[in-house]
Amino acid sequence: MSCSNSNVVKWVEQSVALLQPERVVWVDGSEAEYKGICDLLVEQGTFKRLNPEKYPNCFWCVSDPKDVARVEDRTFICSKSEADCGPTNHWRDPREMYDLLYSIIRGGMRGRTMYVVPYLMGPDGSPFSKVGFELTDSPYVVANMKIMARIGKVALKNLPDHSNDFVRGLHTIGQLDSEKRYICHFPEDNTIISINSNYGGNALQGKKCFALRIASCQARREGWLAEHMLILGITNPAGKKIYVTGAFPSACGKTNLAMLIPPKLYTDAGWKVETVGDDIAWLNFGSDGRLYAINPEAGFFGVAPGTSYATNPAAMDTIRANTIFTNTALDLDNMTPWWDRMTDQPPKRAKDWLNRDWTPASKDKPAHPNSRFTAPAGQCPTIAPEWETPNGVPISAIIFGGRRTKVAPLIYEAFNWQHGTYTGVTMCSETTAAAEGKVGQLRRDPMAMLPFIGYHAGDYFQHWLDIGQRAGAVLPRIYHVNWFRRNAAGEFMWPGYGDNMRVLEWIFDRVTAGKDAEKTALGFQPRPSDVRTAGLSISDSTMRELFEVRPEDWREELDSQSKFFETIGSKVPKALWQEHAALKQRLGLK
Ligand code: SAT
Ligand code: MN
Repeated sequence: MSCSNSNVVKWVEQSVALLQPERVVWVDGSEAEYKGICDLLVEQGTFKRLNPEKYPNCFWCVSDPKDVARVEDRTFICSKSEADCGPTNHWRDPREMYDLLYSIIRGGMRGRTMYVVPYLMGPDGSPFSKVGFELTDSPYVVANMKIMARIGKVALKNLPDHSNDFVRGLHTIGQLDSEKRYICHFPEDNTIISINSNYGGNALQGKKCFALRIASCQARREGWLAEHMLILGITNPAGKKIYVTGAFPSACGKTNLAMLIPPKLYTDAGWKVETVGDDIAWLNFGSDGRLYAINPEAGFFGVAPGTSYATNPAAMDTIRANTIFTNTALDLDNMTPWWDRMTDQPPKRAKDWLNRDWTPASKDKPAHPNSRFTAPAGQCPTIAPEWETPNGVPISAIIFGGRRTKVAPLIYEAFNWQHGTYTGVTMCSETTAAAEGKVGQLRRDPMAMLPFIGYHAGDYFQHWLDIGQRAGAVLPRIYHVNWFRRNAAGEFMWPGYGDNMRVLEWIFDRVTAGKDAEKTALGFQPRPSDVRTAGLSISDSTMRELFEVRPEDWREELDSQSKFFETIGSKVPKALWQEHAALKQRLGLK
C-alpha cells in the first residue's frame, strides 16, 4: 500500500531511522491482512483459536501478568508549560521527555516488524473524523486496532494529500519493562508515544490517548467537546427519536446503559433504545446550533467479568464472533471464554488468565477483574442503523451519574448549562471492589474525565462554560442520575439495568414534551409518581426516598466539593464557585 501524503511518509522514514525495524508493513485494513495477523499470533502462541462453531473467528489470549490495566502514574502530558497541564495530570517537559523516550527506543525494533497503522477516528467521510497513525511492533495491537478503529485505506482516504493534520503515534512493546513504561502525550505536536505496555488503554492509541487526551486539547482549540460518554438513541411509541449522551465513572454500569434492553412493558408499547457508542463521544455544533455526536470508535473494548445474558444480553450477542478475549479464562472442554458471573456453571477444566490449569476447586478467580473483549460495534444487536452517519446525531440530553449510597437522588435536571456544567464537574462516585484502593471511598471524577483531560482541568471546566456561551447554541439539557442509592438497611432501592428505561422515559418526556417537574434545591425533579413503576415491586415510600434531598447530607457533600475545587486551584471558574454557593443557599445551609 502506498501513501501519497509526504508529511506522513517523511515522518515514517524518520521513525524507521530511529527504531530500525527489520521490516516495515503498511497496514491496509483488509480482511485478508487481518486473517494473516491473527494466524501469525496463533503461530507465535499468543492467540488461541476459540471453538469455530460457538465463537467463530474469535481468539483468546493472556497478557504479561504485570500489564493488565491503564497506568495513570506512568501517563504524562508533555505540554510546553506546566501550567497547561494542571494538577490532575503528570507533567514532563516535552524536550526532556522526547530525549528520554528516544534514548529508550532507539534501535528498539531491530529484528522486528514495524506496522504502520493508519486509522480513522469517526465515520468515513465525516467532517468531524480525524486521522492518526500508530507505528507499532505489536501484531496484537494491529489486530485490536482493526476492531476498535477504521484502519488502513479508509484512513488514508480521509487525509488530504498535503494535510499535516494527523496524530503521530509511536508504540513499541520494548521488553514490557514496567519500570520503563511511559504513556506520553504531546498535545502541541499531536503526538503520542507509548512504550513497554501492550494493554488496551495504553497501547491502542486511538482510544484514550487520541480520542480523549489529545482530542480534548484539539476540541478546546477548535470549539467542540471530546468526552468520555456513551451515546444512545431512544424512540417512543409514536416513532419520535432522540439521542442522549452519558458520562459515568467506572463501575457505574455505563456499558449496560449503552446497550439497555427496556422492560417488556416498554418494548411491547413500542419503545426502543439503540446504541450509537459505548465509551467516547465527540460533540460538534451543527449549523442549526445543536450539538451533534459521533462515536469516534468502531468497536467495544469492554470489561468481561459480570457480563452475562442476565446483565447485558446485547453485549453477549455482540461477542459471539470476530472477537478477541484478553485475560479471561478459557474453558478447555468447549474452547470458549469464561469469566466470573458469565454463567451459573463454571467450566470443569480451564486455563486461568495466568495460563495455569484451573478447576472449580481452585482458590483464585480464573479471569482477571479487568479482562476484556474487543468486539466490532456493528455486531451489536442494539446498534443504531445511523451509528456511522457522517454528521453525527443531534443530542437532546447529557446524563451525568455516579455511584452514591446517599446524597444524590435517582434523577434531577440542571436549571441550565452553567448549572449542568457544575453538576458534571462535581460528579463523584464511591469506589467498588472492581478498582484498586479502599471500597466505598468517594472519588471526584469531573465528567468522568479525570484521567483523560489532556490539559488543565480548570481550563477544561471553563471550556465547558464557553461552549454554553456560544452564539446561537441550542444546548442539550443536563441531568444527574444515581442508580445506586441505598435505604437505611443498606439495600439498593432502585432495580437498575433495563429498568433505568423508566428514568430515560422521564427525560424523553421532559425534552420532547416539556413534561412538568418540581423545582427543588437541586434542579428540576420528577414527582415520585412521574416515574413509571408498573411491573416493579417498589413501594411509594421507597420512591419518595429515592427522590429525597436531605440538606444535612449535602452539607458534607458541599464541603468535599470545596476541597476538590481547591485542589484544582485558581483556574476553577468563578461561575462554578457561584453555583456552589447558590446551591448551598437553596439548601438552606450556612
Ligand atoms: O482501560 S481502557 O482505557 O482501555 C478502557 C476504559 O477504561 O474504558
Ligand atoms: Mn472508558
